[in-house]
Amino acid sequence: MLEEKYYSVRMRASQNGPHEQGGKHISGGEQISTYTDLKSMVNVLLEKALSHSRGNPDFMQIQFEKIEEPIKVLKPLPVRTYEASSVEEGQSAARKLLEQAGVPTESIDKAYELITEFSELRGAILFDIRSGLRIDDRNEKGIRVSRMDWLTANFEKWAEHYQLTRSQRMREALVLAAKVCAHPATVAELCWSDDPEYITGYVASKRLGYQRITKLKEYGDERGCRIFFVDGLSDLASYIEYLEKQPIFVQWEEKACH
Ligand code: WAQ
Ligand code: MG
Ligand code: MG
Repeated sequence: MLEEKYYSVRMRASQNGPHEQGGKHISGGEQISTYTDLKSMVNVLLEKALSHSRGNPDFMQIQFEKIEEPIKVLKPLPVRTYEASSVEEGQSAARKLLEQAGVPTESIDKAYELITEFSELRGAILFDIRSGLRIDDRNEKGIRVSRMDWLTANFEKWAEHYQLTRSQRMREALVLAAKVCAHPATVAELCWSDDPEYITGYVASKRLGYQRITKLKEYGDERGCRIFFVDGLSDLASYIEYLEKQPIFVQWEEKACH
């Protein structure tokens, strides 16, 4: 399977001009495709942005490029869902999970200040738990993790086995979390959507897995969050290079799990 040639396909869409000219982020997406599937992959990304709850885009860019590097295979993180009855309860569960993952309380507090300041990013914030500072220099852009995917047939087998909904959104989030958490410098990830109708988010880490929390914001709220808590980052550039460039496939092996 991995002998085949693969292509990284990326999309970004915004409203009131391109992102770099201050446009509002509407939608983004990144997938890995075979040559044969390129047409349908591009179409999936096109559809995603054209019918988005954040609004209609007036700028969109879709590009593909051949992947030259070998594609690394990662197992999906184990999934657990915490049913929160309010945003307060959900957010307090998220903080507890971050602490369990090894993020100091002061870092969590500081990170939440950043979330308020940067809730309109199209990428993620890198937060160093040693210095208690945001360490990427991407400002309102953030770091966009790319070159990752989970083949549909394998994802669907996995979802059926664990009796989880086969949602494209969850697949994308699981793929991103698996890639981010696989890096030794990542301590934890905190995420919720910037889509107004989607209020479930998660905390992920190598040890805790993918911990979904059903209520992390109110319906209608367009402020999202994606923070990677990192520790022991001697080489920021190579960490960012990993997030943006290392090709990853998530793949579930039924036998290995039981
Ligand atoms: N790389 C870095 N940051 C990203 C990426 C990426 N590839 N994709 C999204 N983000 C950031 C960006 O700032 C978005 O505003 C924010 O995350 C939210 O993105 O039920 O749907 O795609 O288990 O809106 C999680 C729960 C859903 C799924 C998360 O996020 C479930 C979601 P969205
Ligand atoms: Mg997304
Ligand atoms: Mg979104």
